[in-house]
Amino acid sequence: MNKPVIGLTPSHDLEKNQCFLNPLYVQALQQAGAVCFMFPLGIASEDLHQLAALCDGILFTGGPDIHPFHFGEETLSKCGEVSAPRDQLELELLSAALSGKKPILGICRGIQLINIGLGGSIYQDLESQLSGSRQILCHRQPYPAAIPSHYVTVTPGSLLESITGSDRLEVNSLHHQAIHTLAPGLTASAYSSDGLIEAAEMPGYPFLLGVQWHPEFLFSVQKSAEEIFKAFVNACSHHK
Ligand SMILES: [Mn+2]
Repeated sequence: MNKPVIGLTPSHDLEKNQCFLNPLYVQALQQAGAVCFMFPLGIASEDLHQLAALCDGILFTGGPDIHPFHFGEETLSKCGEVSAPRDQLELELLSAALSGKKPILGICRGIQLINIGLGGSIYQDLESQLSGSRQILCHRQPYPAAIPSHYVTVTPGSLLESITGSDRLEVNSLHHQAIHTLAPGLTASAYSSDGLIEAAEMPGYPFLLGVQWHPEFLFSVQKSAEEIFKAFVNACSHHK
């Protein structure tokens, strides 16, 4: 039996101008029963749509910052590195995936990309934009990604709750940006104790989940991380 095919978005090494992908994504999807490939950066728009049509689901991977113009802002002093070609590829791929009603999973940058593509905004830098007004958690944990660093409270009745069966999850945290205004059509699936949206979903859509943490570093040791990949791949096999 053919496995569901999942397309992953590429990381971009700006210095060498090369694409790369953390193999942990591949292993996590493989263990959940899918086969996957990485979209090539620089691909023509028409070809991107052809490849997207071959996919049963799309995974928007982690990565650097998204250019603030995409959410109607100018660059603040603590905004980080951006990749214009990656922004462009992912925003176009998101539209294609949504119009094909394909299952979508967003991880870290991925949840931010989805939110921006749908008309929401993000904090360009949590520390400088929020720490004056309230105490915030350390969202760039000072130890390896395979160790969770904070909790998230899962929204009752959410897709994330149905996937994990939990009202609280332990998550890792490797971000300095996060959702600011949630896009129309999305709802928050989980919050951190400092009030940030750490997961989002789209009610009524076949399967769309974004998480601000990195389950690919946890799937081999944590049930909830494994369940997220399983639920996504399961939705992709039904889409076939
Ligand atoms: Mn976090």
